[in-house]
Amino acid sequence: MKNRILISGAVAALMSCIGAFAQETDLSAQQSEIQTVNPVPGHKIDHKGLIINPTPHEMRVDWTGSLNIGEGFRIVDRKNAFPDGLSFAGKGRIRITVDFGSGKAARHGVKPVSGAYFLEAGPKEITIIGYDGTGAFYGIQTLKQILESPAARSGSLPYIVIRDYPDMRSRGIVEGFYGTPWSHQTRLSMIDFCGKYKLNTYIYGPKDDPYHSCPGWRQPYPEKEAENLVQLIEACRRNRVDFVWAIHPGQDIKWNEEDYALLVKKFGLMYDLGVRHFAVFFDDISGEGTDAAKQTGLLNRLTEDFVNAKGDVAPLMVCPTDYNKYWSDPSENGSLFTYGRTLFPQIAVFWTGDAICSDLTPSTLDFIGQRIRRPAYFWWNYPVTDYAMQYILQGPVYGLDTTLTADDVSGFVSNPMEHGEASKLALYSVADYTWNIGGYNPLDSWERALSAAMPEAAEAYRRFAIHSCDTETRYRRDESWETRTFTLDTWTDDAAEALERECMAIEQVPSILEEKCANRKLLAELRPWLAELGKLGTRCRKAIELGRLCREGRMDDGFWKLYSENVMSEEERAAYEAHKCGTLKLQPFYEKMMSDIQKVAR
Ligand code: LTM
Repeated sequence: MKNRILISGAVAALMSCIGAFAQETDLSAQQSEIQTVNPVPGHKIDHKGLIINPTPHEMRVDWTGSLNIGEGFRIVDRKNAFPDGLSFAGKGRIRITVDFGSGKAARHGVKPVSGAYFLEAGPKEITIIGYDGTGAFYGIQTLKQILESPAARSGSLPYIVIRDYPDMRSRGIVEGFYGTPWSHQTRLSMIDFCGKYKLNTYIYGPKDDPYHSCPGWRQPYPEKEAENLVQLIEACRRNRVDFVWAIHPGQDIKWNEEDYALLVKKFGLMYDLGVRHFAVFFDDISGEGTDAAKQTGLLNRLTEDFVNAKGDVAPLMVCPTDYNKYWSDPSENGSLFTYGRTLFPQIAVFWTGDAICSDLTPSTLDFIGQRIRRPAYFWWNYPVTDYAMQYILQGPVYGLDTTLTADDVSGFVSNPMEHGEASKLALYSVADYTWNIGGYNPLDSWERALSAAMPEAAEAYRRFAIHSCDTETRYRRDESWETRTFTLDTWTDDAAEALERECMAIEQVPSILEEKCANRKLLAELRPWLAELGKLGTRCRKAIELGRLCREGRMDDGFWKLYSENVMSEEERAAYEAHKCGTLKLQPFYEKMMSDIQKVAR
């Protein structure tokens, strides 16, 4: 509870200057008691050049067959539902038939869930049958990925039969971080990304959007912002993504008729822009807004007066103030039990796990499920870095239980970084996990994500990413797991040479990415960290050189000149502190080697 008071006090003090929150609040409160670094599970798989994300549930490939795709495609869109969805098709010889509907889907063995599909690439034609329109759309996304796969580069395809479906009904992104909200262009690109990788939920809730949070939640969006929201909703429609608009009124809401009317009015304005999915966030607040009974009362009343009255609005979603175990009162008198007793059952309740940033586990779902009397909707605070802006999280997505089913959790959204392009690495795997939970392989998914994000320089990007994973405190992530470090005491020539080679490769990474990375927005986001990683590679390499000379007893004036050149200046330290990488192994290696050498000299 102490941490909660810390953050709540800061919120109260800062609500008068919205926008400054992320910079000035003590977000060190956002931690769990356990700070372990679990190793990355999984292994790399040989996909034989056939790369599909998310991983299909059932895929049979006959490598002896061969469909000559050089003959080009023509589309038979039975329901005329995809006018722009198959731009690669023209008047070629290979027919691609796209259709959907429960009867036809059943005859093709498709699971009766929204988004499920059948795809067959046979000797002469390709067939896609969706359970519904979304399923057919997903079949098309799979086909596009097949055709972009290395296996298709030879001009022919093996025969393929896929039967596929999503495990989680609701999967996606919550733009729910503090700091600079994503730009309109980033959001549009993110929504296309969702469509491509079969994520179906985009929750709009940037803490520093004044019309989402206090006190501006009562105001309508200005014309330009409203126009942009309409475009986002349209982009979501094209990509089969639910656009969820969230409001964050808790810090200054008055539980009176006036504020209730203002809230309904704002919902009405958002409805007029095209919003059909709404969420109410009561996270990170203090004061009267935290009253759980009032919160559930509001949600129930909104359901009756707004959701039911409109008729075409989805059930509401809510983030309680006690949204993680570390903060919550577990007792019968606690707010979570109040939620369970009073909140209408159709309303989804967000939960971030045992702490603010934490793993998705059966035990945390049991804890919350028993209290709120429904499966929680998991809000995963990864790869968000608003509590630790000095990092850019590029590591594998893991810590998500692979035995769960849709009955255990009602949905899953990831809260990303304000660096939208760099977040896509993790989101690729979030799409993979939420679609095919049992088949999820963290390391393999990460390897594929790296190649998908930067095929032109995947190896260099990987080298950057593997050293840019951990947060040092809070939500610990494994990092540099292929790198073996050592000390003066444990020195072996083999280990020194291997690390030296790695350092030299690291030093090349910034220039390789500058030259080759086609996604210049991604490069711009990575650039400050790339620069720091390059410098880190250099100082580690020099530390090895110094260690070698030291071991050989060659500590003359030249040695000490080299040594002092390799001591970080205050400016260098400040630059590193602002954009940290290699914190788990490389920087500690450098620090220890330099200090051990000094001890030897004494
Ligand atoms: O996690 C929730 C529900 N709320 C906030 C987020 O807005 C924030 O991005 C994350 C990470 O700092 N922590 C929160 O408490």
